[in-house]
Amino acid sequence: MRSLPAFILPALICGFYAGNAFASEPVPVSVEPPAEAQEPMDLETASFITADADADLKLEYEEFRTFIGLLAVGDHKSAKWVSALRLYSTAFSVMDKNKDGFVDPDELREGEAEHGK
Ligand SMILES: [Ca+2]
Ligand SMILES: [Ca+2]
Repeated sequence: MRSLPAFILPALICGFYAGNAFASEPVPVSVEPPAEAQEPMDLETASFITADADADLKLEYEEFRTFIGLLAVGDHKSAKWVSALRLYSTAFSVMDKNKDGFVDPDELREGEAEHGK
């Protein structure tokens, strides 16, 4: 399983500068980790598919929270920070580059490309 670039890092930075990083207690994550896949699938892909409840290949805000929760359960460091510090909305707005209210796979990849250097 490849390790993921810290594509959520800018969200963390924004959150800290916005002063809301320590606003509240962590939200309990009730989601389960991705099931063992029959074929190799990285954590991000598996989490995306699991989180995309209506299977439109886009994550709306609630689905995005699930997605982050799944990544956090899968020991994704940035996602664990976002989850622990409740930076979901900040992370969502950072990742939703075209501001259409959804985070799609292309935007996730762009985030990795920009911040994974
Ligand atoms: Ca969806
Ligand atoms: Ca978008």
